[in-house]
Amino acid sequence: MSDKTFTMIKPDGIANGHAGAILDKIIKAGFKITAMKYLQLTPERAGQFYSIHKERPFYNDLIKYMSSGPIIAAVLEKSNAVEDYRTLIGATDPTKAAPGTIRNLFAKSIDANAVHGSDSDANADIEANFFFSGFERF
Ligand code: IDP
Ligand code: MG
Repeated sequence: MSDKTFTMIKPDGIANGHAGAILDKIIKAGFKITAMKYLQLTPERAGQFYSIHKERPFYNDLIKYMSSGPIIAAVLEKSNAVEDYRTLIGATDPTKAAPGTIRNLFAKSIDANAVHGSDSDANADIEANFFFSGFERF
């Protein structure tokens, strides 16, 4: 069990004005932000990030969407971080996300679903290293 996870506030979360509220929920849930940046992914970088989904039918739309506007990327620290953060964000499809979860409160659809959260300790490491150098982590 690791103490780290990786998140993005996706383009819809930023565009709809929810960045502050989402960060507030993250901090109030006990996560410490150990790295954070505001950036826009190129389609190439978004494609690399989501390469595990290459064979899925929604891959091209996902790449287009994730590179359509700025995002906030962050590394979060807490005991049981990966699992606790998946609980805080709720199901991929916001219509199935539990009441009070970030996706339930702030997401509009299964593709524009407000936030990303790592699905395993191994992927949390890979994803954090994809965005941040050692000099950008605290
Ligand atoms: P997750 O973000 O809850 O881990 P994944 O299955 O890893 O969900 O999918 C990655 C992202 O791809 C989702 O967050 C969502 O933006 C998008 N996605 C997943 N399933 C679908 C779908 O059926 N249609 C369109 N987009 C999807
Ligand atoms: Mg996933």
